This record gives sequence, C-alpha cells and structure tokens, in this order.
Amino acid sequence: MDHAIRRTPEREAFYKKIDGENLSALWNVMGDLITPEPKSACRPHLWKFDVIRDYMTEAGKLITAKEAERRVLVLENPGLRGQSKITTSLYAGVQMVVPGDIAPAHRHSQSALRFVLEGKGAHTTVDGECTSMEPGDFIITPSMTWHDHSNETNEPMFWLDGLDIPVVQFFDCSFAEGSKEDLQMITRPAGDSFARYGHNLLPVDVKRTSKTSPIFSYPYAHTREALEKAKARDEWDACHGLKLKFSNPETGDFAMPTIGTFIQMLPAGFKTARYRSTDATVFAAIEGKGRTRIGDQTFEWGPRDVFVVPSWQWVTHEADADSVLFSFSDRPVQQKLDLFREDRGNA
Ligand code: GTQ
Repeated sequence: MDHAIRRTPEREAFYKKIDGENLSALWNVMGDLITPEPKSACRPHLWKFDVIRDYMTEAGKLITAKEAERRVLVLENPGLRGQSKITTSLYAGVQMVVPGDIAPAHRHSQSALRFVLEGKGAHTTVDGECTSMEPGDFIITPSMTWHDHSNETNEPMFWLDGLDIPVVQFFDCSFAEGSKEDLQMITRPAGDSFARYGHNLLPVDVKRTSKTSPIFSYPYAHTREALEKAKARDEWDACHGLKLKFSNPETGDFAMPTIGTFIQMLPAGFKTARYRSTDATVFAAIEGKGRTRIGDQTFEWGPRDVFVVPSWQWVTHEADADSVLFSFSDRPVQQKLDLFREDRGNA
C-alpha cells in the first residue's frame, strides 16, 4: 500500500480512454482511499469567543434573526473552508438572539445541540415545550422536531450550535420545512419532559420511537452538581480528568443518536496524559482556563472559547484553574458502525 504507480505513455493513454467511460484505475488512488491510519483534511483550531461576540454584534446591525432565519456565524475548519464543517462529519456555529429577536419555527432531519455560552433567560421551544437558557446548559433539538428561539430579556444571548449537517449531507437524507407561525404553540408546561423522564422513573408501558433522549434540556446546575460530587471522590482519569457523557435515560446510550456529548472537569494544575481517538471532537470551555496541545500546536483557552481536535491527533490538556469543558463528536455513529478506536498512550 501507499506506493506510487509508475506512469508510462501506454498507461496514460489507457487511463484517458477509460475516463470517457466513467471508469478509473484503482491502483492509482488506492493509497489515498485506504490509508494505514486516519488522514484528515480537518485541522486543529481555536476560536476566541470575544472575537466572535464582536463580529456577531456587528452582524446584529446588518440582519435580524427573523430575516436570517438563524443569525449564526459558522465555525469553519481552516482545512475544510467553504463546506460549513468544523470536523469532517459535524457542523458548529455561534448563534446570537438579541432582545426582541425571534428565530422562527422550523424543523429538519438534522439534529441540533445548543451549548449556552452567554446571557440568561432567553427561550427555545422544542415540540411545544419551552425552556429557559443559562450558561452551561446543554439543550437538544431532535431530528424533525419543531423549534424556535426568542429573547425577552434585556441582554443578547449566545450559544454554540452543534449539528450533524455533514452526516445528513453524506447520506442525502435532508428534509426541512418552515412554519406559518413564527412561534409555535406551547402545548406542554415548562419542565414537563424533565419531570417525566429526569427522576430515574420512566412511563411503564409507553414505547417511544425516537432514538433521542426524552430530556431535551440538561441544565448546568445539575451537570455542575454531578461534577462537584464526583470530584470529592478523587476519581481522576489520567487522560480525561473527570469526564462524563450525557445519556438518554431510556437506553443509557448517548443523549443524541448522531452526536455524543460530554462534560469534563480538570482541576487546577492537572495535566492529562496523551490521548487520541478517531472521533474528531469540538470543545467549548465554560469555566476556568488552561491550554490544550493538539499534535505540535498549543491553544490557550478561557471561558466560552471553542476549539477542535481532529481525528487521531495526540491531545493533552492542562488546567491553570479548576476548569470545565463541554465537548461533542460523532462517537455514537462510529461505535455503532464498529469503527471507533482510541489510544491512551501508555496511561
Ligand atoms: O437553530 O435551528 O446553527 O437550523 C444551523 C441550522 C442553527 C437552528 C444552526 C439551524 C439552527
């Protein structure tokens, strides 16, 4: 594998001839198709939130959320420019909803996650249930559920969007529709899904068909408590510090079928052992500060900064203060297809 095939005039003539018949010779492309290890165009990168906030504020003067449908700045991986991808399989953007804005109701095959970065008290409604948003909250919009966003507070609200747009694109299975009403009707009381599914109790006979968690909001207050309690027991993993996955209470699987979501705590002074995995991962810091080394590059992060780790590159994190990182990747898909691999170095 991976040896260049010698080119001769006879061979070139042959390639030209078959090209007209929509045929090509595998032996010229084999090495690029089947690589001994992942070779991705995806590159490591970090976006400073303060820079994004300034540009979003400027965008706010140019277009309303209603006209834009979604006022979002797409985080484009530098190795994948023009494709609206942060990794080969995932999309990310930062969305701003200012006081009085309405991002009108629509629905689509693509699943979305929101990780709230700044602001407090704006709302997102998913299939008739409204939830308020606070920094650190992780909120899910499952495939084909109606969703709209609004802000009745006095401050702009910013969150990180993560969607499986490239996955849906790959499978050519995108469907989308808008609604006649900008804001959908509220049909369930606030907190309904959590009350029904969030207390280690499940309806005894109801069989849901969705593969997405019935809990669509994972408030930071709960996440933080889970981390704080676990922290007290000193169970630190050499590669991850203290890392938890958001789970679907019905199945114990990831909260979303196509995107795995995680929260992790790194205490002040902690330096992780090197780690690599096949799921390119997007990180957003919510608390603390530190730096992450990806391959031979180092990225300094603080609250609300976003960075991306490509597939199979060595990563180490180092925290200067007690830090909390949210992250997401396509791990659920890779695991279901028996493709996921990880390497903990010698740790
Ligand atoms: O909020 O529904 O960043 O449909 C991209 C597509 C957000 C959304 C994005 C979307 C949304």
